[in-house]
Amino acid sequence: MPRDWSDVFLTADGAAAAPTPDAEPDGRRGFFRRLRENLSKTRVALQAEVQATLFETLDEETWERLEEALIMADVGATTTAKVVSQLELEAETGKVEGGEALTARLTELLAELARPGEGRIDLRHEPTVIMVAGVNGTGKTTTIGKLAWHLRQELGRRVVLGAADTFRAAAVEQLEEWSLRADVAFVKGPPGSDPASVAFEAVRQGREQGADVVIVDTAGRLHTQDDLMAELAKVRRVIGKQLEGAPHETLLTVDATTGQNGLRQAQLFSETVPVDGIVLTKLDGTAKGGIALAIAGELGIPVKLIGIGEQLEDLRPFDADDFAKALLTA
Ligand SMILES: Nc1nc2c(ncn2[C@@H]2O[C@H](COP(=O)(O)OP(=O)(O)OP(=O)(O)O)[C@@H](O)[C@H]2O)c(=O)[nH]1
Ligand SMILES: [Mg+2]
Repeated sequence: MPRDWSDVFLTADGAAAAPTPDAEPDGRRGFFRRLRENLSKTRVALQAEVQATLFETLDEETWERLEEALIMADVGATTTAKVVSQLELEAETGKVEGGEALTARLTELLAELARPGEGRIDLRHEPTVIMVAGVNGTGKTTTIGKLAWHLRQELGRRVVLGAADTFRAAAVEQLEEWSLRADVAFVKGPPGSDPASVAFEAVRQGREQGADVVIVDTAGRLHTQDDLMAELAKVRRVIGKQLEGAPHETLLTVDATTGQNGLRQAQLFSETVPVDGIVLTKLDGTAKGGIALAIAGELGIPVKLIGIGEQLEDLRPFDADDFAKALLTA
């Protein structure tokens, strides 16, 4: 499971994945501190309950309260039930005692569930095409800007952004601004262009320029809007006509503040377009951070990246162990 940027991207020349020395000024320890801070709302909500269970004898009520606390943090009913029954079993058979051992084991169990796959993004294609989809306002464009910046900054990759959200002129401008901030190339179509044709053109130009990664932005849509979902499938198909096998990675942005609704979105989107990974955004502003564990545990789609703020550097690889620890440790 990825821990650093150097682990999240799979590259042909492994060495190239090593971050540049000044890319992570605060290092891993600093990041963990920030993750904990950013998850503080979720943690505070969870901890009051978890702590209460720690200093009491473990009985029926303990498990019920723990279950409630996890469900409140949006860990999801199925995931919660799995974790708590496992913990209960281990407690009964004397494998785990209360107190800190219990928190430690709970952290481990949550992390295991949150790790459905490798969680990497394969950058070995020439170029690698990443398509970003999701419900309106979930953070697609912002994530693309941050991702482009990290790819350039950490890996020295040449990146092209394709403005296939042609629905609003402002959306094209917003992506263009991110391309300037991240210092990467940008492709747009004439006003009112067909999204698929812009995506096609972005990939074409990416190939022509010898880019390493092309990232395609798409308009926000609800999973219930059949025509727009069909359009998304078309964008995907047309990208594949320009470059066989592309897009190589379809990332779905899910706004963590929407809790269980996000889980449903992810499920329904993945029925129309194959979703390779989730970017869980806005984790900095929610007490529902447990949704990361629910999505991974219940849908089997790996959460690959998390958004923890609005700035360029506020995108991180998702690390199940760190995440579970940051959620539970005081
Ligand atoms: N706090 C916080 N805000 C975020 C994060 N990611 C995105 N945002 C904010 O969420 C808002 C919507 O982000 P966009 O990137 O425009 O979302 P989008 O999915 O492209 O939206 P549409 O193109 O309209 O569908 C902006 O105000 C972003 O700054 C995050 O990780 N944390
Ligand atoms: Mg957008």
